[in-house]
Amino acid sequence: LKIYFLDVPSEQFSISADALIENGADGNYILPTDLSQQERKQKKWKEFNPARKHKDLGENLKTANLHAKKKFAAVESIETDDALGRDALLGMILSDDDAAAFRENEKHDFNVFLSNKIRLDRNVPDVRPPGCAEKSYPGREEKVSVIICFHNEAASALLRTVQSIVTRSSAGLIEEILLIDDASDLEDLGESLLARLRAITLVARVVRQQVRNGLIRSRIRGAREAIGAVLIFLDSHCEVNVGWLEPLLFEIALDRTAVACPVIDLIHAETLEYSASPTVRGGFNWGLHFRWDSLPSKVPSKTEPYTTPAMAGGLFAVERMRFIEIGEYDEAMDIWGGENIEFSLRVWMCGGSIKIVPCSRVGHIFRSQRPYGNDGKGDTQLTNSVRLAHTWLDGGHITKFFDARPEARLIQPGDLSQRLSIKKRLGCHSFQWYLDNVYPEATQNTTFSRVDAGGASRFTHKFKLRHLASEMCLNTNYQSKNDRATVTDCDSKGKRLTLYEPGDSSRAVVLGKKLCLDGGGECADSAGGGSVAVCAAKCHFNGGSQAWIYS
Ligand code: LR7
Ligand code: MN
Repeated sequence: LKIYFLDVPSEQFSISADALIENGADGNYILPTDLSQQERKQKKWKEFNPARKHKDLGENLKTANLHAKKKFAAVESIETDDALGRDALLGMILSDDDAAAFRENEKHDFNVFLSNKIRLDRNVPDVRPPGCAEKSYPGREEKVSVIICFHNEAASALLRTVQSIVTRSSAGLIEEILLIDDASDLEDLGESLLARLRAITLVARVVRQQVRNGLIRSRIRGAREAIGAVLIFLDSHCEVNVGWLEPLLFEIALDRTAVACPVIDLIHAETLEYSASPTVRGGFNWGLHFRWDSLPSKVPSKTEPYTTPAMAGGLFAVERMRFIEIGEYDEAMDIWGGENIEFSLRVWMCGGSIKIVPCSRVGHIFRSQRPYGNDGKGDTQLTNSVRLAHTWLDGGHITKFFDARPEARLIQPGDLSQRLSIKKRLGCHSFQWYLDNVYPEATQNTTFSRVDAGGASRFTHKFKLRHLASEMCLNTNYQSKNDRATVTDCDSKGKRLTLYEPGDSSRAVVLGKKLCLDGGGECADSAGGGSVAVCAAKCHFNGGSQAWIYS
């Protein structure tokens, strides 16, 4: 038996798609466009860009909203408890049938079952630090194109992303919301998606790509379709928070070369709870995997933007012309991975900056793994990283990458001439300059490094722990509690570890079979000689002897 507490669940979309089209907005506003390169060259953007044609509709975000709201008010929500009121919390019990549906979640690696039950326009806690609400952000009149690329995303998560933008963006700031479909084949994302979108807002548009382009080329496509002065990229499973937009736009208005990132809050993959992220900076290890670093010193103000050596990749604002000027993305990068580090280095080395804006918050569903395949393209994070390393890790620093990932030496980067010419045209700084001025912490050693964690998050990701001195990994094949922790060959088929975060920055390390890494009790004492043995023990998730700090 599982009981979840939700923000009023309702089957908002028990209205048929047809009914929505009938009563919905006029015109083919949301167009599935898919133009070939050839067609693209022949046409001028403005001619076929429906957002431009219907500019007046674009202005009318608010009315569109009301329209959608009225419609849903007529739909009876399930199990509404009058005593609690419409916006109150409501308990829901999962039956056996529900449990079967629950297993569907494996397809998406997060709780879609729950996502489908939660209102699209649920409230999220305003987790901005005190002082943000009082700040004013004058002089930001530029309009935004929000670009969301998706491949087989759960429809409810995608729609909730859009709904949150509509609900929590000041009217008049959003030019358009571009959904770039990266060759999805789920039925929910087909025709019916258009009707459901139209019920939320008229400024959303879906661009269909029949061929899988990967998220990097899909973003380039989105940027080229966009007409807003500022681009904001989001993953397809986000919820923007109160007042998210102005602080981002303000940073860009101050300095057009700045790239502004919101704080990426956590939406729990299983409970879909929204909670605040700690204040951290982005960086990477020599394997060129993104990582979170702690801030080197106390930040002077909790509300002021601060610089970050790298960004996670998915959520950021950039002036559209600036994005083009500095070379969009590397079109030869496939599917997933590496583009975030490439972009971060390029922005910094070529005269710009990256900032994290604490007053701007956007939640993201952190999954333990990616649910989709990569069309047999292998480890694209690795092949993409090879391209970026050959382009940006100049001055001999590429050997650090090769040392961390020896297999990378064997991979040919392919034609880099275009990327290198961008570097030359912009007169970019060297990588040594970047290390000296932006990321001196990059060269610091840590006792344990994360191996092969891919793009997973620091909260629920599966990973291996590698011991630097022995170059072996923490053994995860524990049979029973009190088994002593040992290190073993990193290639062995052992399970990945999971981090579970009970609070603050301490986490439990889950070994599988409900066993956690424990440094207390009888077993701990068994080491003798004043040192502590680390053993497997039944997980209690209460910190204490099972709390670990990831550094
Ligand atoms: O082939 C694909 N085509 C797509 O359109 C594969 C993916 N996608 C879409 C997908 O539907 C999603 O909207 O691309 C987006 C990112 O993919 P995710 O959500 O599966 O990956 P992620 O959240 O682990 O990805 C992080 O790293 C990526 C590296 O390429 C991108 O930069 C993502 O945008 C980035 N996400 C974030 O920064 C959110 C915070 C995560 C952290 C840390
Ligand atoms: Mn994501």
